[in-house]
Amino acid sequence: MQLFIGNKNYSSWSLRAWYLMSKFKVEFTEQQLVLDTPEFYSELQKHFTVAKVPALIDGDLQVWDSLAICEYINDAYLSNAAWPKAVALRAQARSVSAEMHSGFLALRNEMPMNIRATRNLELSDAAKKDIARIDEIFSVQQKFYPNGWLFGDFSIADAMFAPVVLRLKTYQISLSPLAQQYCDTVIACPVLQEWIKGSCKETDIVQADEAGINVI
Ligand SMILES: N[C@@H](CCC(=O)N[C@@H](CS)C(=O)NCC(=O)O)C(=O)O
Repeated sequence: MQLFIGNKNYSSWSLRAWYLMSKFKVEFTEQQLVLDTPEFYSELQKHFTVAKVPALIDGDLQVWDSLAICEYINDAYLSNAAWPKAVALRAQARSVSAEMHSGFLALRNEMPMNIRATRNLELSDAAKKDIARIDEIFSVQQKFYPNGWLFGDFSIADAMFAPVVLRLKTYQISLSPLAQQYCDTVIACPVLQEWIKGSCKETDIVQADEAGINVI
């Protein structure tokens, strides 16, 4: 199985699929492509109709889109272990994952994932509203699962929110204590640390994803 990903420093969507597969120890070969280069598009176009990462090849099957890959891995390799077992919890985990996948546009536009950096940034009211909602999701779930993952055990929901946790760190966003507690759990995860280490070794700059002013 081959997982195509972009730059570890910048590719938030790639991180979700990579994190889920790595955390559950699903075997795959990592195929890394540098965003915004001719090779990125030419290589992906050899295999996929949509030239975006993450994208997965499993035998004859192509799966693209981060959430679709997570769902496929859950169905094909994990016997549903990547969602909570209880139906009601599963519905909630799917709700926040879908909310992340389709929303938070202001936050995503204004706060690109840039793991290596520490930046100051002026945010719009829309981005502040997105952060308040994320804080609410994290802190409500921490009340149920102190120092734990969003729904107790690690799930697709945690993979979906991992890039946001890293964005909050880069732009030094103040959170409520419970939301910060969740972020600390995510950042301390050894599997996520592996991705972070990879991102720190990269040297390519994607100008479109550079926002804010460096903190000295
Ligand atoms: N909805 C997709 C979005 C994927 C996406 O936009 N990926 C970015 C990299 S983080 C990409 O491939 N950009 C290249 C381009 O749009 O040309 C997903 O969840 O996987």
